[in-house]
Amino acid sequence: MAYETIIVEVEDHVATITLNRPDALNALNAQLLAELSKALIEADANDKVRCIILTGSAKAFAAGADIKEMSEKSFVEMFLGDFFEPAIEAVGRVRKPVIAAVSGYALGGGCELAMMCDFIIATETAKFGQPEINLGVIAGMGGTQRLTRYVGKSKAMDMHLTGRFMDAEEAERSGLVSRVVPAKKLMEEARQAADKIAEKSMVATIAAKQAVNRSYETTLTEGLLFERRLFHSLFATEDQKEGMAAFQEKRTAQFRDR
Ligand code: CO8
Repeated sequence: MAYETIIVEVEDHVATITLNRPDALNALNAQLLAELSKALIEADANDKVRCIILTGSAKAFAAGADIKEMSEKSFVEMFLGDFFEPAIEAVGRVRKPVIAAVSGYALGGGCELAMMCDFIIATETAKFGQPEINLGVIAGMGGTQRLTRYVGKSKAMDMHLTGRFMDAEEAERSGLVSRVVPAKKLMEEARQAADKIAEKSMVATIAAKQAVNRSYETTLTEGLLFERRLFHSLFATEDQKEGMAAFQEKRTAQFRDR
């Protein structure tokens, strides 16, 4: 399908989805969110794809939900339209790893979209923020919940109540992003991470993703049990035999997702 607000490229085992509304700093409008949902679901279903990179432009990952599109809407239109829901659901439904490669602004819904991904690689120029308070609203795509889990209550409150931006250095220090790289190295670094992920057993990869995500949803005891059961179940795979044999034979494992 031809998209108008995103660019999708599949190269080897990696699908890269680039948000592409440069005139609006990649603001998330209904069309972009619908296209993004579709592209994510397609990439997840594509057997060739083993990792997905979500990125924007050098100036903006995404400057938030589209304020111009939203500004005149009523409560009922927002409530019934719920045009953010499919994208939120789509990111949550993707079983393969999704890396957010963030340069420039990741604000409001843009910050929330990045946080929905599995991890964030940012450039030194990245700026994260939840400035919705300046518009007389609050975050609506998970910002109050996810940012708090990433960086703790004090910093999350500070961000949501003052609307201030966090630079890349603070974001890395606070645990919001996993790595900070020079601007021109962003896609190279994201691609290297995606290639590393693509080499692994897909069964173990999805199990790891599910187990980490479970830590947000359950008690420690239940989470530990979930992890242990997944760990045990991986001994039913050929990939576990191959991975452990390769280690002992001092060679690179050849995983076959079995
Ligand atoms: N929506 C629509 N258009 C935008 C947005 C946006 N979020 N951000 C920037 N643009 C547009 C500008 O209007 C401008 O367009 P034009 O040239 O036609 O005037 C163009 O992008 C370039 O922007 P600026 O000229 O403002 O560029 P600057 O470099 O001067 O400033 C900033 C960059 C600081 C990023 C600035 O644009 C800004 O503050 N943007 C808004 C950031 C913001 O408030 N984001 C939060 C939006 S609300 C939200 O995300 C809620 C999500 C939850 C929804 C859940 C529903 C269930």
